Amino acid sequence: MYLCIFFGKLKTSNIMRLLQSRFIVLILFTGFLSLHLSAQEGYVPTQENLDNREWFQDAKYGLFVHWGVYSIMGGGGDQGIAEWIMEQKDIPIVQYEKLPGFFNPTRFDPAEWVSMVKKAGMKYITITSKHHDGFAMYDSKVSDYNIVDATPYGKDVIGLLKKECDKQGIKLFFYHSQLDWHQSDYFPHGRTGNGIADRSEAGDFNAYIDYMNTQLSELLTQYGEIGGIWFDGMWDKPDADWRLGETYALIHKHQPGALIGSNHHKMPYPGEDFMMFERDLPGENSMGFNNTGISDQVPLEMCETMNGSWGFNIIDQNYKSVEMLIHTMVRAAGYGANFLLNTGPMPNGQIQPENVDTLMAIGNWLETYGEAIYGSRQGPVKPQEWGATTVKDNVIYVHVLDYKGRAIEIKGIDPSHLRSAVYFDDGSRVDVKRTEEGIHLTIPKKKVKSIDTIIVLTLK
Ligand code: FHN
Repeated sequence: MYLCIFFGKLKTSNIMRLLQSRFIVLILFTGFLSLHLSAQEGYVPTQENLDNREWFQDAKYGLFVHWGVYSIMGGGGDQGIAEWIMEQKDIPIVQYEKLPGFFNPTRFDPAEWVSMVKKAGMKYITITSKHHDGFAMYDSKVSDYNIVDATPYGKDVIGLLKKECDKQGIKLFFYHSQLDWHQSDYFPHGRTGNGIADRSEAGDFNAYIDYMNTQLSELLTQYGEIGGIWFDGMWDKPDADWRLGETYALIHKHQPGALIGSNHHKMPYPGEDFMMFERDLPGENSMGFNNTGISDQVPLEMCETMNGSWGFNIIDQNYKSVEMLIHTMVRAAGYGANFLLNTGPMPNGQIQPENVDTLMAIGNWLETYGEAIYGSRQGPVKPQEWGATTVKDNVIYVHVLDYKGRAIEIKGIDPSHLRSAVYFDDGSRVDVKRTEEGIHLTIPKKKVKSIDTIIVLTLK
């Protein structure tokens, strides 16, 4: 009857059609609403947060650290397994819980780590405070499953590292896994960890979120000012109510300047301050899971491994060359994105020597060419096969990474606005030709550098 009053003289079939379409709209609307209400709706970043976003974009280069008790297993002799070993080998919780008992990184020297980071030309570190195995690498009061209470080492490596970072002027971010194969309230289980035989068969997911938020509060209150939180793992339970709004508000309440990012492979939700791309240049989606485009609202970052593993893998020798990594960093900068390069420290607390060598070589390159990277933003031409462009004030840096002998086309530059075009290395003039749409640059063979031939275009 109510329907008849509401819809007046409409025929029943029309009413049904209308209802169906309204129902669909309603479903779409509530879906949209719940997605948004689940993040920090109405979030307005503070001035401090905005300043930190600028700092972040200027910094351009950081070290990603995947370190946990899994490093003891070194991947168990399999390529591609490291921090996922609990899942990939279906190790029962009760057995995996023995690992902390063997974790004693007596060679961990935070001063050495941070000076290495500085020599490498990196400006920040993002370290795993907790990975998917649920083990806290810091002093947590809400669970004994942490480095202080459960290992013979007994020291808070995160706290020690933070002290050293403060001393040497390096910002520290925390990678924090939302996915947890260990905690019993992480239930219902998600897409992963289903072969771990003794995971709980009941639990209260809300209690898990409370637990996670308490651990995050510890991270935000025990160590002074941090760079931000790098979330990962929501993809394990994409339909769950993660109460993101509450978590993000909590983080911004404790530290309004802290930058939040999440590796959910979606466009940033309200409350997130940067967007990341895993092993991928922004928008290129070569991995197949970063398919949502590029945000123009928040800073960008891409992360990459030095071999094929995030955590320590004893047999993985597939090291990327220094040239390849510099090229990725330059192309990332060409998209305006930071480059977060990963290392998986060994169980004794040292960084793999092969990784140190690579980092030092990149640091050397940056000592000379860092001017064209640090503080820059995305240049006028999007990265191309030949290279990328970065920009700083009235200077455009053209990074020629792979010169095939053909002229490099820079569209949108009026040659009459050009004060000079010179090679970064020796300041000599570059051959510039006017075209209909901009300029052409040609490089004689003898000027081509093996890694990056940088041309500096100064505008009037
Ligand atoms: O599963 C993790 C993986 O172990 C690692 O932490 C990377 C880093 O981006 N993220 C996840 C996969 O998306």
